[in-house]
Amino acid sequence: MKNVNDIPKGLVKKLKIAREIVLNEKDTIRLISHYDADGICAAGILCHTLLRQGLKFHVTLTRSLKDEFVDILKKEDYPVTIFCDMGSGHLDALKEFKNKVIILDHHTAQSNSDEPLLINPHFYGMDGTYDICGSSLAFMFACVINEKNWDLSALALAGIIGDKQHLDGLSGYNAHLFEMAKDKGIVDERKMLKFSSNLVKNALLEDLDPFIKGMTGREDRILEFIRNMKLDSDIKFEDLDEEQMRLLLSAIIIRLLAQKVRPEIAEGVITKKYWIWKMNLYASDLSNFINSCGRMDNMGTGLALCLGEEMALKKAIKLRATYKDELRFGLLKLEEEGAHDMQNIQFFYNDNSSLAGAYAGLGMMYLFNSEKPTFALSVEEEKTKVSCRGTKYLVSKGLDLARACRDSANEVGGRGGGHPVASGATIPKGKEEAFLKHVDEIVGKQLQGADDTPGNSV
Ligand SMILES: [Mn+2]
Repeated sequence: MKNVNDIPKGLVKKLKIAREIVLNEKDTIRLISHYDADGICAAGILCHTLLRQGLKFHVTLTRSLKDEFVDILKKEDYPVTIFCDMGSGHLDALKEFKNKVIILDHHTAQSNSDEPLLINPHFYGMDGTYDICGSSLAFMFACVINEKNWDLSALALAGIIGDKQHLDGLSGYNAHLFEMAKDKGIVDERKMLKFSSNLVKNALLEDLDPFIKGMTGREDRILEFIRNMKLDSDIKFEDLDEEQMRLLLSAIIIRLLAQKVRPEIAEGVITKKYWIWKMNLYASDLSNFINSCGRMDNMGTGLALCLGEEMALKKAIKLRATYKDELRFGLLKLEEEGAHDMQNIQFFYNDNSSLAGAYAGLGMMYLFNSEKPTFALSVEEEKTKVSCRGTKYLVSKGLDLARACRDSANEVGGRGGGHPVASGATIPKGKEEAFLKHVDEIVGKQLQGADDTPGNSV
């Protein structure tokens, strides 16, 4: 996509219909969005947009569209409800709403719809897994409402990073969004180390991506490693000369390759970061702060951060530290225990379903077999939640976790869906084994290229 005129006509037409609905509304507009970084950034973009138009809104961030929650929303008395970063998998339920419903979503959908007004780039030849996310779609809508909303592209970038759409470089609409934002002086691109701490010791101790087996989270091993590199224990990355930096990075990459991390991920220690001039921070840090707020049950703080509240940043910094501590504790445990192996997938159980996606993603990249999609199961009081992650490499080989989750969950009386590379499901308690068996079979067929079920291309 070279410029905004390349946005598919059908998509623009739908966005314009939504624009008319929103701009003609005098009453409070209902806004529902997802609680992850992408969903919160998308909500932030829409809140700014509505505020600038002088429109009233009531926003709720939620983990999922459970039946009970949809029932409550259905009974509410708002003229317009906008679902953001979610809703594609709930068309039947949302059809029953009496008010006007707009869905801005990039997750895979089985069918398109005008009522409710489903705005999903998948149906217009755009890849919702890598080229456009919930926040970049919300941003596209913000610009259709008013071209002056370009500054909100910074929030969209944080959302893109939250959904990990930037890992192999920005593509599609996301790339266009960044180029325009750079031209307008909103953001800048810098080649950087992936670590968020400048102190080498702290980076290795606290940063979990990359996770270096036998070292991350262990102070004694880190100090030994730094000593062996003939460096001062309190050295900062910025103090290293070129040769020292080269040696340190090679040592880290070699360790990652030795633990069988995929080469492109190991080399990702050096990465591109996007500096947001107005906020004075990197989009990746903003994304991490917002993600931590959501995962630590403080999504309101994440949204306040998007809306520019100063106190929110202070609170988010604390939440991020707590989140990282919790995640590190869980990853060290997973490093020790490993995952259960099946023929085509691997899985593990964990207690905190809010962190399960992060465990599955980091576990697959750094701890387990990087050739097998990884499933995290959290058994709760009535239901079991499933989060799973693959890699872009496996998706290029035919993996589609959205379909595998949806079909396997359906088989056991649950519900699932998402993206080919990252997906989830909720299944009845006690059906874990049956679910995993279905998934293992489906993933096996997908990776052998034998999966020719109709609808595979959606
Ligand atoms: Mn998303």
